[in-house]
Amino acid sequence: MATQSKPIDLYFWPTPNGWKISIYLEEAGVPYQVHPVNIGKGDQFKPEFLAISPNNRMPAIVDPEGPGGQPISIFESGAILQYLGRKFGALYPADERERVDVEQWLFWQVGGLGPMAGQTHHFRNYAPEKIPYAIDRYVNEVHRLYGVMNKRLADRDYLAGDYSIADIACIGWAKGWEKQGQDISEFPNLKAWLDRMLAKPAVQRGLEIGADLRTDLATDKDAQKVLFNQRAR
Ligand SMILES: N[C@@H](CCC(=O)N[C@@H](CS)C(=O)NCC(=O)O)C(=O)O
Repeated sequence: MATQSKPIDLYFWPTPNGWKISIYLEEAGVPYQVHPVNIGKGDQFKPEFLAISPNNRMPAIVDPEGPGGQPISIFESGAILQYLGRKFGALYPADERERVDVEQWLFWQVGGLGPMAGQTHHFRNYAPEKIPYAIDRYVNEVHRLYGVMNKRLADRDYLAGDYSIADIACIGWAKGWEKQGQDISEFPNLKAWLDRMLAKPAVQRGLEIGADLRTDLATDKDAQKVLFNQRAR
């Protein structure tokens, strides 16, 4: 298990993707410094941030004590979780079979639950016109994904072996089930997992980071202009 003398720089805004990293760092007890990236005001397009995260999305980190003792910057929440998990040996098993199990569910979140829940939020809560086809498409897909999670959790407490980065990746999205038009009582195993996750002090601390910065995107027209309908620059 690596030790960290200089804090990890966390480029962050309090959203489900940002929380993945604040929760992990809280769980692993790693020192870190939060650098708010106000995505509603366009901080993600600043050249200094794009140098770290060329996709103009947070989270991103800079580890001043990266491989070979040299700094390393990383974007994409899944890649960050894997890096931190390898470095600190917490919540990411070293055994290959166990690790692959975690990775399946990590990528299931990054490629499935996150984007689909994100589109659901968009079309249900933010889109200027309510398009029933789009709303139904994404609400149904999230419903399907929650069903997959619910079945997976029927005979286990966590998605892949012990509590892992796969669970951390999912919590910020799954706790927003109401905004995704879902009824959690249809998914009792998922509900039990949610309660288990939300009872963890480090999860609670991670979710509290930057809580005072959060605004309501549904009413923040300026932020909507920055965030919606981006094209190549
Ligand atoms: N695949 C990325 C997604 C990150 C992402 O979508 N971040 C959003 C906030 S949740 C963001 O930074 N948005 C800024 C923008 O849309 O310009 C990851 O997992 O890190």
